[in-house]
Amino acid sequence: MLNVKPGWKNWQLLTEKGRQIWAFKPGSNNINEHLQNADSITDEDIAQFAEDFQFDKSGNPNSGDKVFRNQAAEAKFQQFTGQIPQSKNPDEQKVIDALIKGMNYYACLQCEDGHWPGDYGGPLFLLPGLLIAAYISDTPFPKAHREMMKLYLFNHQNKDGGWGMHIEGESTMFGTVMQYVSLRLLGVDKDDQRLTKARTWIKTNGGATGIPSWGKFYLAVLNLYDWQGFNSLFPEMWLFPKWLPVHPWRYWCHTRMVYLPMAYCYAQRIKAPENELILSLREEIYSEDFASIDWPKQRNAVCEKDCYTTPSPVLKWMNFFTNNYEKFRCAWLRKKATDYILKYLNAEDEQTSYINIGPVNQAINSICIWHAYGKDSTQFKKHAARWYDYLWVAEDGMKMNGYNGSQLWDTAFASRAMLESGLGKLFPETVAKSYRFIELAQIKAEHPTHAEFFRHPMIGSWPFSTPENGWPVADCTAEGLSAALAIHHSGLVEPAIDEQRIKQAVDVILSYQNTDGGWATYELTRASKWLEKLNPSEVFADIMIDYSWTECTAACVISLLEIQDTYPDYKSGEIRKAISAGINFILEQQKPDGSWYGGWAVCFTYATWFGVEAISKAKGKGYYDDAVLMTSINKACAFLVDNQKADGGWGETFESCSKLVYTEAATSQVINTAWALLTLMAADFGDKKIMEAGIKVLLNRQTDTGDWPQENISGVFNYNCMITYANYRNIFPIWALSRYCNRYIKDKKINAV
Ligand code: LAN
Repeated sequence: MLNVKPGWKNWQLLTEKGRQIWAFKPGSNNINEHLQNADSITDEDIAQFAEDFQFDKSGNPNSGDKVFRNQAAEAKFQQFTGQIPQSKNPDEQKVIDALIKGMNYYACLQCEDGHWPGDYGGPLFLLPGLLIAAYISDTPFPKAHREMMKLYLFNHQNKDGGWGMHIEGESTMFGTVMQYVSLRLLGVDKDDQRLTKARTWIKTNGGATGIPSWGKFYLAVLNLYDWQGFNSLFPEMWLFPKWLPVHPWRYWCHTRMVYLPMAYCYAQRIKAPENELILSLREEIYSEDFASIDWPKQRNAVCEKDCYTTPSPVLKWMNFFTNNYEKFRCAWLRKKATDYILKYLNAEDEQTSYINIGPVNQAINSICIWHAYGKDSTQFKKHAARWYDYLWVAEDGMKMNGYNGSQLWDTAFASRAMLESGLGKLFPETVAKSYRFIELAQIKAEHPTHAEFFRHPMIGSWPFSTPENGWPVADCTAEGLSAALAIHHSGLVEPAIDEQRIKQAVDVILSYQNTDGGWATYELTRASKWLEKLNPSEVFADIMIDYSWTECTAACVISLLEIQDTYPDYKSGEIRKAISAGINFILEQQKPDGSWYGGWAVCFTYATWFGVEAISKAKGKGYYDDAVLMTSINKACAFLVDNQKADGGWGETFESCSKLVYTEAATSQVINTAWALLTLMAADFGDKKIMEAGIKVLLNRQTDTGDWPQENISGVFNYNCMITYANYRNIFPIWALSRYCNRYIKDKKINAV
């Protein structure tokens, strides 16, 4: 029933303490030896890959993570053999059966270390960065990997010959040129028909001079674009006094950590040596003769298909000054700035065990470290070893994940989803294993250099992925804490996270609250919104500072409410104030139609779930005027009821995120349906028929084994780039069914499990 193609079997996922590495024909489970056979791939293997990793993007560009899932299921799937609680009502029985089936299947995907791995691809501008780092440093990936990457890139080519910024997106110059160059670096011949088609797309859309600035950067590093055509990154800004409102320590950490190594490359004008390939590429990607291009004129040239944000007049002015400064720059100051940047890069590398905060700075830091210390340096080798932490194999080939995984996040959600009803206790080992991972992932120490490099204090926090990545996130801390509490309450484990560690987590959450009452992502909001006027990326919005978000705020408020229940004496006054201010922030974010905009998943159904969950939990406890809370909840429910589809489900497309208006998908989506159901149930919505219709969609879509289909992409960042959350298709239907059992099936036997 669960097909595992022979070519898929060559790839095994090795995991250790959350670390995920795909190995080609591994000889053992030793994660450090995963490359042993990767270069000894045969022609037959390659032919088998070509056959088994064929993927038709026109049906659904989202792969279903079948390489991992089907192999895990083949090895571990067993029908549930425990006793299934019985209800007298046949409709209720169907829900109970589906929930148990859903948890039973999902349990077999859990790793030994307790986390749930999964595809975290989606963006198409990540793998090119890594390939450029590999190329310039002359550290090629093994053949097995290269073949799989080629397949992935070709599998995601759009019909018009181009590529989007993400797998569901329409072709853009950024997507197309980056994938084109990547395929050429991987050795594909320029006369390959698919590349000829891509070239036509590039040229008819004005050529690579119109690539957005991040693309200009990568091309410049490859010596395919002149650095003169790139707005100055003014490395000296790192020497500004810290009190200045524009000092980069105030930027959103992702923006800071990407522009940091970019500034190093810019200061050094790093460029690959000219060779046959580079000279040929110069002819392939431009509409005009490379030598005749007026580079300074290209600095702000962006293909209209790529434009998402337009540069502000303030940015243009700033560019005018910083570009002119380049002509007279002081060598001594430049060196001082570059030395500082390098020191900072080394600190980030050490603080994250060379994983780095994300996929973009992993690639660019690698380039800087190679440039500074050489290919044989220990630092560079440590970097290159971590490239593999970001690679993922699915039936569409080998991709680069958007992070080193979503380990803690998925595990925390999964535990809470299962434990919301007593039926979760039928899987005690699964819960105990998740707990071990959650325990392991809580951050226990501070880095010696954390204050020097602007890191938020983090003892007691949780990261999004693994403890080695170690960047604390406000709402991941909240989810980690909520999950730990839920597991403690279940009585299924001996608590290893003691009271002191719980309180440390609470302290971190409190320390993360912004003055607007909300919570941001990794740090406090460190500058005002006007800094956005300096956003130089034409493809992302709101990247300059860490903003308060509905979802992050709701997650933190919910965990604090739970703490109030469990540890009523701990900082009670402070926590009550924090909750009230948080609720106030959430109420302020609600749209007139009753919905909330979601910044980190698709989209209104996601944030509406968070908003309502927090508000309904806070209701009746004196944190806020209950009448106001009720009005907000009712408006949210009305919004959902209005948008329920004829089949009883809900469905949004990624355009909800980029266009900021609710955009209905052609068919209902299990994940959106689950979020809508969780919301309505949290709100105690009066008309049970609405909920029953949604539950039916979840039951009908469930597969024989207990999985759900992979439908549209469900994650997003910075409004405009989409990202895959492979685990959501299990977690949220399970959670909705759990909640339904818990709230509406009143049979004592079921609740007592
Ligand atoms: C993530 C993933 C998780 C996500 C949530 C925890 C879900 C959210 O509630 C808070 C923000 C956070 C932590 C988040 C921020 C942005 C990330 C790190 C990502 C979407 C994963 C990838 C993305 C990162 C910025 C991608 C690299 C691209 C750049 C523009 C630098």
